[in-house]
Amino acid sequence: MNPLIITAAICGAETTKEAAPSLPVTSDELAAEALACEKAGAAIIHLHVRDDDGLPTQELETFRRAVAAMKSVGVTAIIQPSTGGAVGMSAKERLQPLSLNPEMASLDCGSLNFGDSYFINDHPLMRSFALEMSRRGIFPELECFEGGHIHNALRLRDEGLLPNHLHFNLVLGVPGALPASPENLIYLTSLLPEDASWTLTAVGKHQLPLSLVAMAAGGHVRVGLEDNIFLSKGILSEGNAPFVARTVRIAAELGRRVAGPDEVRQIFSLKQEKA
Ligand code: KMH
Ligand code: ZN
Repeated sequence: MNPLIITAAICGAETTKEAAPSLPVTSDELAAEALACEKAGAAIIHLHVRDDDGLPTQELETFRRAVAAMKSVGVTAIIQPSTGGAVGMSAKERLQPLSLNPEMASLDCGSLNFGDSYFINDHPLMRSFALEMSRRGIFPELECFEGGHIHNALRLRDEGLLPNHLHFNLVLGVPGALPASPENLIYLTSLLPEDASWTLTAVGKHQLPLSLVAMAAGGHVRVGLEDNIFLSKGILSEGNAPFVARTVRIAAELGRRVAGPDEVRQIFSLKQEKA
């Protein structure tokens, strides 16, 4: 089977320190956590950052500090800043981390209800984000929370705004959007182009069981405190690395070798980072 790519979503925009005391929020905490996840087997770090009050921000300097801290402790994993940010942020705010010319970034492919709020990604916004990533040679991870989002991504491809290889992140179980179930995962994968690759992100208690389905089906997986804070019912995880370590153990049982960051750079044909 193809090697497994594990993404660690170590912070997110919605998880709070109150709910998950081990949540990394400062740049030093994010760096230590990214390194622990890489050592456990993660090839990609999906990155959100927080301000001094622990609130989500897309501020460029905060991203710059977090990325520098990660590099200074020896992180070699692919750092994938979010351009989703948090609900209610403007497109201009959300785009800021692209100025760091990361190897990858998330590209949200449609609007959805998001908890009690809504997350807006209309086509002009998606087009401008894709164009900026294309201009900078940043490989987009196509975040799809609904079936229509995959069609939106293919429209961006038809407009010439995406790279040859398409990599999707199928996100299931956000309250307000497509629920996390094997049927919905199979439905979403049925909409993908044959040569595309995909990662499964399942929210909350669905993270573990649906990750098994994804791994068995040849997909990749994302784990971490952005999406789920409990290792098992009522047991809070001590950070992100235990989720990664468990995924590696399951992958071994399934006969899936885990891909390292450089192998993923080759699979996705990532450009060399610019300073
Ligand atoms: N926090 C969500 C509203 C992404 O990182 O691109 C958006 C999100 C997706 O987390
Ligand atoms: Zn995110």
